[in-house]
Amino acid sequence: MKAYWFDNVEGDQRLPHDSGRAVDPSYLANLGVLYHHIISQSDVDTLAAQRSYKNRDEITVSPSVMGAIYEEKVKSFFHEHLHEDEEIRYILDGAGFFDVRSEGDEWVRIWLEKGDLIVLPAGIYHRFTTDEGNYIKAMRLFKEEPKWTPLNRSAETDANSYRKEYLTTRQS
Ligand code: KMT
Ligand code: NI
Repeated sequence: MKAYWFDNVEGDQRLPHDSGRAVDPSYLANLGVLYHHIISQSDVDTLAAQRSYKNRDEITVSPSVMGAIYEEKVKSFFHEHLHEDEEIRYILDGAGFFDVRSEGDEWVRIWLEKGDLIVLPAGIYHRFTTDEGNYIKAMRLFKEEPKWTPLNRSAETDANSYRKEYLTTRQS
């Protein structure tokens, strides 16, 4: 795991876009973003049970598995969105970037590789991309199926009750 401020320079989303300014885990925790490095699947199961997760799946994002739709998929994961429930991503292989919005609406880029696990709170704006390796295998854990749907950022999601709740929680 490596977290830093996104450089906002135009160019391929899969490039590092590292501004050179690091972000530490305590700052992420203030945003409600939790990070763990987990070696054994049973520790993931324990965490998921503690947080009342009911559903999970595995996804491989790569041209060899997705074929022609890979580029399209990678673009769609990069649309800024939120969910009305918490989401966990556990990286099984490969690597990729999760970008999350700071309280000042700047992007913090989080590079995750095998064994890294991230918890994104409900209501946080975020997006995902593979890196230059073009390969990630991840377990996606979610609490309730309907609330897992990505809601792309708009005036409507800005007014969403889960979004408002997220912002209120961060202030306290
Ligand atoms: C997300 O939340 O954008 C995703 O699940 C992307 C695929 S998980 C590596
Ligand atoms: Ni998401």
